Amino acid sequence: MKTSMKTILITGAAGGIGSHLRRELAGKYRLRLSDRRTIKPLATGESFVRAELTKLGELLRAARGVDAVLHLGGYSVEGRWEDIHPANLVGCYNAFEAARLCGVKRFLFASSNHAVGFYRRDQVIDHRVPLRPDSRYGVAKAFGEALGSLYADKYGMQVFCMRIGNVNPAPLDKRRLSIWMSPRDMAQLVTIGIEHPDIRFEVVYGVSGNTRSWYDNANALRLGYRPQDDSEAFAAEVLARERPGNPRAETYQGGSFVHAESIPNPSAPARARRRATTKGRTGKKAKREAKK
Ligand code: 15L
Repeated sequence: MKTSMKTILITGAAGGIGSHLRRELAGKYRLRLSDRRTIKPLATGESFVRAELTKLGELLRAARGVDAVLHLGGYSVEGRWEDIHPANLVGCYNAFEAARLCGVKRFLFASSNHAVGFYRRDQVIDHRVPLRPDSRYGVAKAFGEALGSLYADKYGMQVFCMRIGNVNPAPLDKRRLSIWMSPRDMAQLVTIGIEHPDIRFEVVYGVSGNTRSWYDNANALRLGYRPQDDSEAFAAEVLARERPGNPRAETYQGGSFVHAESIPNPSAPARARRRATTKGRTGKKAKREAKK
């Protein structure tokens, strides 16, 4: 018997947001999970297709027959161009291409607060502000949004870009009080991205209804988003353990991404480039920190 439950391809499903969404969306959609890492065990309603984002053929296999693509995959913090470029530019392009070639109209793109991280913390920004990426990672997210606009205009795809803050059961620090998103609010926004009948190209902020928000999330509200959570409930506890940080990071919404530096001089000898990268605290260590 054919059921009307939609099948959603989630790329990068082994990551943090993917894991939250698997729990939150269970029973609502059939989830086709894809990642370069094996995901197991699988729950009822889940299947797994291994795919490298740099290999279009593998993504085509993953995207065949689905109702929507939720593209979470990629390098998830600031990093070296050699890492960002294949995962977040080539990979993002391949994800859009796979959807287009498989005739999947609905595409949800996990953009990031870092696409606009160079706005100051004393500003409130909406979905129409010019992009101000704070890192190569942020530039890659801006690229993904631009691709989304192209695929909407040129191929009639329905593209929903979520500038996600930080998805976690609780906010981690002072900055995250302004950009926090609870897993259930994330699931609500994703559901709108999948179900709303009127999506052409939309940009929304992936944040809860935080009292300290830096965003005017009017576009998400217009589309029906009603966040259930507010980081303020955690504020006293978070602020009590907060220590002063880098002044530049504290000026801008993107926090440490605005000074995370791993741009080694490309013409310098390889050893110097490696040193600069370590100094810039990118790679595994920084990744662990940013995800804390
Ligand atoms: C992001 O976009 C990253 O993917 C995540 O790892 C966090 O660093 C988050 O932003 C953040 O700004 O907290």
